[in-house]
Amino acid sequence: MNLKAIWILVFLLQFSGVALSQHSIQSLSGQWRFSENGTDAYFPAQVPGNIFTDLERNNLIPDPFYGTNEALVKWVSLKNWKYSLNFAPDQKLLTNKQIFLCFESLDTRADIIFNGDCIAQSNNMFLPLKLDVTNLIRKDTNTVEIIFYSPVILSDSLWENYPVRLPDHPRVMLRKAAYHFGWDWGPQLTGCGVRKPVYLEGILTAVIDNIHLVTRSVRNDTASIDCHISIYATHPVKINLELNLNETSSSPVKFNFETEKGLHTFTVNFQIPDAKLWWPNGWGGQHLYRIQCQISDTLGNVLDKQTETFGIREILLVQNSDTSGSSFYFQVNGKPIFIKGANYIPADFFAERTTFEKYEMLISGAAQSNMNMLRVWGGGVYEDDVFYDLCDQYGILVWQDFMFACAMYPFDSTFVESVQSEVKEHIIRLRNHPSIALWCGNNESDEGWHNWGWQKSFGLNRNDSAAIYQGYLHVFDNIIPSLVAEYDGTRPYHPSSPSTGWGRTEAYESGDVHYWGVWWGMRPFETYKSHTGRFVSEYGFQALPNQPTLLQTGVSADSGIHDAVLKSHQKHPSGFETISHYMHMYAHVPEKLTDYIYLSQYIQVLGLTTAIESHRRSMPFCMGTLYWQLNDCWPVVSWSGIDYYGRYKALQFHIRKLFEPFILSIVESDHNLEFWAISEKNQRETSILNIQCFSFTGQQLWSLQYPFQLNGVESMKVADIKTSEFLKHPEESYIKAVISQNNIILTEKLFFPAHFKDQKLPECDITLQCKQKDDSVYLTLTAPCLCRFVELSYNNETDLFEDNYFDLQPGHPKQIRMLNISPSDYNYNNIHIRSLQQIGK
Ligand code: BMA
Repeated sequence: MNLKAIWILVFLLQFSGVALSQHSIQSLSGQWRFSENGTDAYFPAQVPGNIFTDLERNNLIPDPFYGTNEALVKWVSLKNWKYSLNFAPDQKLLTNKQIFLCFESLDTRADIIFNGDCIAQSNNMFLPLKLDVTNLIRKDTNTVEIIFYSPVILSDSLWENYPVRLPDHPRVMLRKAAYHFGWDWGPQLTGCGVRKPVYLEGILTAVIDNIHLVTRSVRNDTASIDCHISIYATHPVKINLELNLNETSSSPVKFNFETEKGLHTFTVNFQIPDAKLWWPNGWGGQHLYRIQCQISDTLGNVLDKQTETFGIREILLVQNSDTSGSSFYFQVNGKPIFIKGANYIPADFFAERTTFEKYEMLISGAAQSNMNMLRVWGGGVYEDDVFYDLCDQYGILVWQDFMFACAMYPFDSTFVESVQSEVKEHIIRLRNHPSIALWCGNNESDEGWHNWGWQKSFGLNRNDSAAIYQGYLHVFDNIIPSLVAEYDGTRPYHPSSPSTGWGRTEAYESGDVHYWGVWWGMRPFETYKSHTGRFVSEYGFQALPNQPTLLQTGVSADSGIHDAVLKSHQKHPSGFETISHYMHMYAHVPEKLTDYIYLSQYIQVLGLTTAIESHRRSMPFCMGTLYWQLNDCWPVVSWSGIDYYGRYKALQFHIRKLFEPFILSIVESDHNLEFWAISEKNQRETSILNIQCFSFTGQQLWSLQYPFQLNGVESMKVADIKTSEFLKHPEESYIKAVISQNNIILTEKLFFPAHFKDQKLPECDITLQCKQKDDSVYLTLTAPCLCRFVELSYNNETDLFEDNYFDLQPGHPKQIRMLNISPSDYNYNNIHIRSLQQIGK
């Protein structure tokens, strides 16, 4: 061999080593151009993004969230828009055997034109597209153009022309997020766009397509795990595979095999001794394992490398018949878990611009509020990976709806095939997350079909009705559960939430229920007590967001609720009317906007306290409570506890206390006052319940003591007293109950036998003292009489305190630490305090 030949060989080996290491990805996200299709005016576009944010960035429309701008930008939905990009491929990428153009999400109906030819159509924003462009890609400049069709015009015409009229809206015709067409907490900004990353993927020999980890069993602390690895090869090839598990002393698993062209799955079983389990928040740690998989060719060139995270836990949804109907509870690692949480909607109307910080604020906030589950609601989007990563990390179980809500969907084969691909895609994407607890077919489609009078309002005859419902059953009772079984097989499937509509008695005997008798049904909060159900997956009450959020949105400071901007940010058909109706019932309806904000938040807390305590008292009959809704997608009056800008309403401060593992609940029932201890901990010691009654000026009227023994995880009525005997002046007194063990207070609770409306609360000034300790400001509040629902604000912000919206008892100073304000920045004059009795009637 001469010298030259050796050099070439070395070069080839080196070259192939470089080209073969990993499979190549070239990002095509970033700056694109857009235009109204058919015009020549091009503007810079941001990918990922959408048409509204691109138009706004170019000053072609105002901020759609501000003022009444939403109405001004409606025209955007009626146009077709073109997005385009010229790019030169990386030369390294061109050396691959196969090259794909990949779109993670195109929203929605679009033609994809590559170098002048239409190569595909997109029709499902939930389904990534992977287009083989190996023979189309040019060495120098390439052009991608995407023409998006108006979702409004298109869905209208598809709906009109469908053989049957599908309830309840043309939006069902497109696989596009339902809330994009407007919702009772969201704007109607029905846009389009390249919502997620775009890239080129080059494959030379073989890549790891997927890693799926399944816990087979955990016996004597040893977990047996099946690792299914799918490899995609461009041609038959011999492969060395290496698997490495973090933090165990075990050496890597290695083996060789030969794969055919195409996609093939191999299974490796391994054992993890001393396995650490993953638990929901409040029940144990959230241990996560990482496994690294690497494939190389026989020369040792690394072809691809991937890391997957997984947790070891078993989850069951137990639905056993009992004397009342049937149970509906989650059992994790053998323990029945009472579920405490909320429903989650996209954290931004333009979901793709949700930042990591916002996800983390919401999910860590849920964990700090003692939640253990969020429900990803079916009218939104399948969330980004980071959402589920954070849920894994914080111990938040995820009730995952598939993206169908409040409607009946097309059932022709093209539509159903698209649904099938979408469902498969997201099961595969999410199945390694220990947080995923349940796959749920849809939100309220079954309830709507049976209870909302669609057959009549949409004029459906018997044949059409039968066809629509058959189509529904085919997808939700047949296709989706089969996909869940095939591609996951470790989690339960629930066809529709709720199981039964809240107007039927079965709703309170079996399955899950959305209890909307309060709010939609205008029934008093007291009805929560008799309508608990087995698992309450929705219920809620609206409150206005705090003033800074409204001012940021263009609502004028001195307006009332009739302000035009405020009205355009209230989407529920009877929103303010309903809030005022309940204010009337329990308080009064104030004139000034700041008072209305504050009282609406008081009423929201009152309602949800009644609901949550009822659900928790009913344990184990009821085993879950998910209120509607955790968060907002724009600044709006809604059922949320956290607003669009992340500001907490009073509710969110109360949720943390209502969801504590051990609480006291006091309730009036049949002329008795009942005292309940509700424990999620295995407490078995003797405890003391101490009950005291006070006048509003702090004079003790009577006291009672009850020793009792908790028997573990349970809800237990510890005492009841006759109201006629003990509550002689309900409008002038309050009750304080405390549970302690060996003189250590475990939990305490104040109870007001009369509603605020009837209470004779004295006028009362709160004294404020502040002191500096370490790097924090501490406030001490003192009052000579009872002050209810005390709100602290600093420069109008109410989130800067470790507690807020609390009751201040006479003669019981309360110390509060301020958050995010250093002693050097603190100014006494910026603090403002108010309590219920100051709100003008
Ligand atoms: C529930 C949800 C949403 C709605 C909410 C409040 O039923 O499923 O459809 O936003 O009610 O009305």
